[in-house]
Amino acid sequence: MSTNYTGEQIEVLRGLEAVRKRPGMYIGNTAERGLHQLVYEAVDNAVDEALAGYARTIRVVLHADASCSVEDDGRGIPIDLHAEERLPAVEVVMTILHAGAKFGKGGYKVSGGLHGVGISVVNALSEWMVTQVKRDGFLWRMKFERGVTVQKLKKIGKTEGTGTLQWFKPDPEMFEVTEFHWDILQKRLRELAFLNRGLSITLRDERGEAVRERTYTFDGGIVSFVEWLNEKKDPLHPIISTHAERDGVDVEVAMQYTGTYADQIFSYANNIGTIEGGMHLQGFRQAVTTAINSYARKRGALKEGDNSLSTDDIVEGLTAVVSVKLQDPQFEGQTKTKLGNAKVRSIVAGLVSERLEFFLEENPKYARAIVEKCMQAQRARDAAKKARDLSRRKNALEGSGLPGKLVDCKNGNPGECEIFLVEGDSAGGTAKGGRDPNNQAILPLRGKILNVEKARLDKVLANEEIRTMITALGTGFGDEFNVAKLRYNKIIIMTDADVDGSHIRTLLLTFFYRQMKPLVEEGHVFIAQPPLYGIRKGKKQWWAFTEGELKSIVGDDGKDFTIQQYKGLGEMDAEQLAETTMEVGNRRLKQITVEDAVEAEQIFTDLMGDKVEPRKQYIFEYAKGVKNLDL
Ligand code: 0RA
Repeated sequence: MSTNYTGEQIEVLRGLEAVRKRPGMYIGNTAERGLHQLVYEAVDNAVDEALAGYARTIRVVLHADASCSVEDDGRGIPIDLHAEERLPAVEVVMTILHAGAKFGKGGYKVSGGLHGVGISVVNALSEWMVTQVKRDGFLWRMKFERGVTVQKLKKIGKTEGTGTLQWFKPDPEMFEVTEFHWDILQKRLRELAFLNRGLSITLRDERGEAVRERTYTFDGGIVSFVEWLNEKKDPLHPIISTHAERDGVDVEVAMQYTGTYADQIFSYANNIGTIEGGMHLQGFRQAVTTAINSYARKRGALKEGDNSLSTDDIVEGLTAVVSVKLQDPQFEGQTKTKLGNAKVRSIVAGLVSERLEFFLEENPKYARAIVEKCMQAQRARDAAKKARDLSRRKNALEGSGLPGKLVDCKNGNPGECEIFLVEGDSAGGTAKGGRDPNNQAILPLRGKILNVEKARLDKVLANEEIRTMITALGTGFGDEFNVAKLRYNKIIIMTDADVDGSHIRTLLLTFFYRQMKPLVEEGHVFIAQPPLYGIRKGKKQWWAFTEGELKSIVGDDGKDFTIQQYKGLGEMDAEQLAETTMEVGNRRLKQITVEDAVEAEQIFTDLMGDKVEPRKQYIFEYAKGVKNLDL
């Protein structure tokens, strides 16, 4: 390069030097996140060209030499001379910080706090970068190294079509890691394809032995997004959607209730995930709450004097995508992912009310299902609150507050203590006899009261036994749950190996998962594994926990063995129960994972639901012993 820099060139070098000096200022960090940000920056430019109505396909390729290319079929970055800078426009875009903003006025540019730093930042942080433009029948090319032009713009041949190719290799001097991850990129590219209906985005990985390639294109846009999110759930109605532009704000909403309890609401502004929410999300929540309440009142589901459904009740089981696009998004909050434009709230609220009110009026059957779902959520929340108030009052009356049924242990250090939740008073008595009184506590739960089939979770909370258990654990539950107050490090569910025992276990796991989630997440919940068989031969005694173990002990003929099958805990004496199921060293515990709890919740839903078939199926499966847990 010539050393006779012009004033403009010095400016350029200063600008890119700043990027290389403090990359974090421009792309967040120089770890995995920042590395992928480079791809997003290039892709966002191409998406802008698609939003402007020109590009239809975007192709992202991960090359074997650790470089990445992003190609679109838009108009191609202009190549004509930029009057002010006396450089081709494409060179200005590639080498001058924030120059991109001078172009492409109008439209909804992706320009959040996260992206939109300008492709020149990608250039500055790349060991090399090649830009190719197809325009007016010719292919143009230029090359840069660490942001500095090393090959001026040059016509390299004739071509058909139009478009832009951005090909760059992240500079290992700038990044702690330089390997792109398929999973990270495909997640974002799929999301962009959902958010921009009809846009085709391909991700191709040429780095490994086998080339991997996926193309995402969704004619349904965010309706397809909701469909995909709810793929494995039970939807209560067809997806409700709306799309309109008002006062310069393009609004798209798609929503669908399912039989689940959590809500899944994703909001976006200019294709950026607004994790912290903002005005569009507020408008959506407000409109859905108002529309469903007013429908429920009008139809008499909510009577005079009944409390209105809260937003928390309304969003239970709701999957929704709210996507807005606007000229001048204001991103606020800790991570700049909260949309601040106040006018967006009323625009979104207006459109959603209109659409939802119409849907409810037109579809009384679905409307009833939705209202009923929200009212169930309300009942559960009310019951939970009552139960909480009640147990608080009781605690105040009873001093220490520990329930009388609890057989507590002596050790005051929760880290060393365990509590056995035992099905039935008689098994409770046996367990009391077999425990180590130093660190093992026993709480008998009466099985019959906890008939899962009839008990919704709200009823479960009204149940004395469950409240006793909550008091014994010491943590509180629901919104007030505090794992730091847990009185026992291990909570061990010990039930019979029959249908009732399985019901109680399912109910307890579901309860823990819904109301005391960290207990499950932090691995405090266990299931005791009593043996299925006791085997004797002369003075020798064995225990078998599976059919397989039984076989390996008694062999094929089993002569001279006395085999006793244990159906309930009560069939063992205290010593046997201790030896097989309670004593550290001999016992086998199954630690409950979140996956186990999710499965229990699914079973719980089947069991208490209106459908008879899943319930029958479950009991049938159980009877076959299919539900035998891993050891
Ligand atoms: C400004 C003006 C024009 C095209 C673009 C920007 C453009 C930028 C990028 C970045 C990646 N792909 C892109 N495609 C297009 C075109 C102006 C005109 O042709 O009149």
